[in-house]
Amino acid sequence: MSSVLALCGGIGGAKLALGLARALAPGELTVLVNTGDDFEHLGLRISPDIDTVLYTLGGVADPERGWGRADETWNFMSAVRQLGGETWFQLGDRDLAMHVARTKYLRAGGLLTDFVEQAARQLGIDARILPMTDEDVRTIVETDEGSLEFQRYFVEQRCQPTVRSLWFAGASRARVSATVHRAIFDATQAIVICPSNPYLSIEPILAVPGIRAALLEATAPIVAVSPIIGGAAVKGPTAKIMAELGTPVSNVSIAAHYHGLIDGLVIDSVDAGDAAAIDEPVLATCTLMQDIDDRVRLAREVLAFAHTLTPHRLERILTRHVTVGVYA
Ligand code: FO1
Repeated sequence: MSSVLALCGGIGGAKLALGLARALAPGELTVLVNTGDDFEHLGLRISPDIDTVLYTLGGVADPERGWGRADETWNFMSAVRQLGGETWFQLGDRDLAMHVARTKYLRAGGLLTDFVEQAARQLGIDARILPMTDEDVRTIVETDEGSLEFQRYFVEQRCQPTVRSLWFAGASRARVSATVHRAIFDATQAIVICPSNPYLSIEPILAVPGIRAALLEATAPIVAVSPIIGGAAVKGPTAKIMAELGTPVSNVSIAAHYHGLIDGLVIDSVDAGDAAAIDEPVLATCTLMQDIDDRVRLAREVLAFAHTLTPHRLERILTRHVTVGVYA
């Protein structure tokens, strides 16, 4: 039985997930990962956040890009280009093996959850990695240039279009798997919302019917780590999207976004002054994770902070939670 559950998206969240995996004993960590970024590309099923977590925890991630595998070669992409195929989304040769294996597994009727469990074992990972659902839930970004599937917005358009709203296609028909449901109640020590993008990476997880309700009733304290440092995001479009959605780029906004769900918020020391304007208990510490020591230190501090918190289950249930997404 695991004692810590971490919710995360790709690159930023996976860093803290790795810190938690190193800070905890083998088998103590379960990571619940966003699959709203998944899509079909070149006939293959791509699960970018799942793969980022697998590669990061498996020690084979590319340290510079944060996504894909280290020591990658790109012969497949060159051949696709030569044949006039689509090259806007890069699939490395080693990475390709994961997409081919997953596509074959799913086409044979297997579940993503089971595929990920096997892949984690094969990569020597002793944490449990769970996709948020086995069903198709896709993040759609409504922009000033029209409706875009997530990877078209994120990679092809490099997050340039202005975001008007987000929604999660398929969410209303999806359901929480029994495995994810159990993992939420099995978490005894802490539930950690990693410093992933709250709108693009965490909201799709919460949009899966049954997940938010289970979290509200979870017995472990829920702690979020803010992705905002000094009014900016360390990486990625979090700050840009907040501004476009009319939300001030601050930890106060992150606290308001998670209000009613979390029992505590971790912010960076440079923003310690924000604590006075936040309803929840706050831990101010260095949240920038530049190397593995930073990740493990932050993981330990987050767990120690969670230990001091009382899970306000009743308050969570009674507080109306404000969402940015529409679940269609
Ligand atoms: N991100 C990019 O910016 N460009 C790419 O070509 C790209 C390819 C890619 C392939 C496999 C994979 O697992 C991730 C990949 N990513 C790429 C990252 C991905 O778009 C993002 O990390 C997430 O979807 C956002 O969390």
